[in-house]
Amino acid sequence: MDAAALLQRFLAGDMRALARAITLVESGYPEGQELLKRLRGRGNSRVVGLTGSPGAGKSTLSDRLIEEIRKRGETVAVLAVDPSSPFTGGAILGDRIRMMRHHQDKGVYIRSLASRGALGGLAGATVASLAFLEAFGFDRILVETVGVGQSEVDIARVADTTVLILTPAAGDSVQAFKAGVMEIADIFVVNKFDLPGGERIVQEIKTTLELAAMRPGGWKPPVLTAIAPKAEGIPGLLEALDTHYRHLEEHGLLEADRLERARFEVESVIQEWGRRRTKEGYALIERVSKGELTPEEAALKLLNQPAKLHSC
Ligand SMILES: Nc1nc2c(ncn2[C@@H]2O[C@H](COP(=O)(O)OP(=O)(O)O)[C@@H](O)[C@H]2O)c(=O)[nH]1
Ligand SMILES: [Mg+2]
Repeated sequence: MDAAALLQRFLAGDMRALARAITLVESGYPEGQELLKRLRGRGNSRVVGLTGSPGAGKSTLSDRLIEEIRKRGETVAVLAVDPSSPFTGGAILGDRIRMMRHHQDKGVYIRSLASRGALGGLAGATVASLAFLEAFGFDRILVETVGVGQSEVDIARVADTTVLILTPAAGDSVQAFKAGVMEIADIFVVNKFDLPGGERIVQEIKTTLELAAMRPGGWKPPVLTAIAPKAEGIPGLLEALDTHYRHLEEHGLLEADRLERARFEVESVIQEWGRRRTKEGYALIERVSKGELTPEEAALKLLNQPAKLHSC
């Protein structure tokens, strides 16, 4: 399919054109970036990041959220980003089942991203895919990522609302507090509330939040509970998402979100570019190790070489 045809079909609402567009940016083809340029700025999706340790229940929660969102007649896309396990394990199997469940529904699109081939790495591919989903016109986009903070895909920087999912599992709370995610999550969900220890972790989060710095516009993150497979806590979560979105609107914070997303995209490209250049520049690196060049001199030399953005 040539670029003009792809654009036309995308604009006509063809889901296969959407899938193709995402594959282009995922694989790092320049055509993907070109298409992105033509489509950017269209659409107005609410972007929600769902993050938490593997097995916390992100996929189960998002599956139930899809149902709840569809009940309202809104459309929704889910982007599942997993840098750790490309195509192995139960995670992807679970995602497959979820995709099949909603397969017939034209108001739902589910996509996994795992490739590192894209320019800007996985983070870059994620944000580009997000832009495509938005341009396609989904009312809501859910982005699932593993971990927070140190993660390759720093979801808080691209989502309007970030939801951190914790469980009563041992070590989960400790880890969350360590990674500094208390500051970035807008909504907390203690999932697996059917397991023992749920109330204790709710209290732990609330105590920590009392000591945390003021959020933009004075937002106070709610601490919700859920039992995802039974859809318990899902309507409350959707309500909390809407309350937070209204908060962003009322305090003029959405525009800052969009700028931050663009900044994150550019940064991702620079980082990935730097990584690739450094791999290619063995001779220069060797001279740094011998003390013939400073790291800064070598970096400038690498960056000044003609651009080969998409070749690796
Ligand atoms: N007991 C219990 N199990 C849950 C709950 N939510 C999810 N699970 C299970 O936990 C496992 C991991 O869930 P999944 O949604 O794949 O987690 P993800 O890795 O964060 O996407 C699955 O076997 C789910 O059925 C819950 O609220 N209670
Ligand atoms: Mg999952």
